[in-house]
Formats: sequence, C-alpha cells, structure tokens
Amino acid sequence: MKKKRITLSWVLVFALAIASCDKDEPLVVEDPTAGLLPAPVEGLTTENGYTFHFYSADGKLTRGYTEIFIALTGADGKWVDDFTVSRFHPLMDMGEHKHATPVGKVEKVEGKALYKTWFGFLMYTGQMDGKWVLDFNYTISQTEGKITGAVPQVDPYPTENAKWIQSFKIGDETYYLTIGSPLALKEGSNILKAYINKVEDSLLPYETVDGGYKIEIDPRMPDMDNHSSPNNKALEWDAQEGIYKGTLNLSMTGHWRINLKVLSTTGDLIGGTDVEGAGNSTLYWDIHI
Ligand SMILES: [Cu+2]
Repeated sequence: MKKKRITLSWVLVFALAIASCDKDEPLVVEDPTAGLLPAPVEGLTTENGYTFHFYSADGKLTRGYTEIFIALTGADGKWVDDFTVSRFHPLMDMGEHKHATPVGKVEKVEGKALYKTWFGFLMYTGQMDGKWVLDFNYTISQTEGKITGAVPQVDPYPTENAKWIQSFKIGDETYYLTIGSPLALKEGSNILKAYINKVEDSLLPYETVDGGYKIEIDPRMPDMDNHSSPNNKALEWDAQEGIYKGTLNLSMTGHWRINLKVLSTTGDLIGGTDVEGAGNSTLYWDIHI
C-alpha cells in the first residue's frame, strides 16, 4: 500500500513537470503599471518594435527628486516581462554647456514586470533654454540594446519655496544632497529620506554615495522669525533601504527651510554651518507643506 502511494505521487510530479515545461502556452503578463500614471518621455521605441514606458506617481517628471517606473510592451502592445534596464543617463543640453544629473540605483519591482529608479533633475525643461536627453541600456530576452536620445519633459518645482537639491564641495569635488519624496512631507513627524550623489564627471550620471556621512537638520520658518521645530533626528545611512534616513518634525504648515550640516561618520564637519539668528546654514533645502 505504501509503495503504491509513492508511485502515484511520482506520477503526479512528472505530470506537473511536463505541464510547466509546455512552451505553447502563451505567457500572459499582468499590467505592471496599476496605480501609476504615464510620464512624458518620447523616443522609447527600439529598432524591433518594442516600446519602453515611463511612469510616475503623478504622471509628471519634476525638478528635484522624481521616482520613475519603467515597463515594456512588444510590437503587439502586450506587456513583456523578460527585460532589464540599466545605466540611465540623463543629460541636459544647454547649447554651450551640457551636464548630467544625480541618478538612483535601478531596482526590479518584486513580482512585477517593472523596474524603478529615481532622477534628481537639477533643472527643468526650457530652463536657460536647456533640454534633457536620456540614454539607457537594456536587454530584451537576453539581447542587448541601447535607447539613445529619448526626451523627458521635466516640469519646474510643483510648489513655491522649493529647493530640493543642494550641492556642496569636498575639496575640488562636487556632491549633491537630494531630498527624497519631498511631496510626502506633512505637518507633524516625518521620516526624512535623502541621497548623496557625487560628480565624477559632469557629463556622466552622478551616482549615489552609499554611507560615510551623517546629515544634521535644523528646520526653521524664515517667514516667522526663523522659529525652529523640536524632535528632529539626524539622517544616517540605512544600508537595508539604501538611503540616508532621519526624523523631521514640522510643527505647522507653510514654508520650511531645512538647514543642513554634513558630517563624516566620525563627526568632522564637511559642509553647512550652524544657524545664527535670522540666518541660515550655507546648505539647506526649502519645502512648502
Ligand atoms: Cu541645465
């Protein structure tokens, strides 16, 4: 009796193995973009008729931090899941002068035919007659290719009193401090996220610097006698999430200047200054909530 049961279960395993190897069954990929809105990027079709699609939470690309999602359709318009994307390279062409911008790491979204990354656009489209172009590498069914000259349309900051990216120098080297998800900040206690990116070459993507710094914050309201807000916590590197993370407490709505000091993990001051009276640090973000 026991032997018979074992034989039967082996037959089942074998049948299942055959079923899962059946290549005639068309693979239906679910819409990976539910809850997202198409973002304005042109020029995303490959030579063999595949098209990449960019999405964001609000259907916009904005100056400062913008989280971006990337999906792919085939010539038949159906979602494709066997692809990768990498090496996003936004470049602003300002005629006489060109520059890249801070970029995040590229991650696969778990369980979906979707990738995500973020860009820290230093300028908006049309600012000083500048225009963004975007290149990136891809593989589709293991075949490599490259999109060149896609055109993202980047909007100005969506709120007044916005300054979401700040640069600082260590010796001759330029770094950027980008506030993550600034539109999610609200009155009360917030988890504040930020990235540090380094300029190795002004024309190549400014990659993230993962750890090694601490960012102290001193939020003030410049329009209200520069009063502060209590219960803030400095941003420290969170290796699991790959982000600098701290606590920002905003005691009321309005325009906040988040004064910054960048320190090494051993406590040496690298950038920014203490706030004196009605003044500010030499390094700060501005937000409006
Ligand atoms: Cu520019």
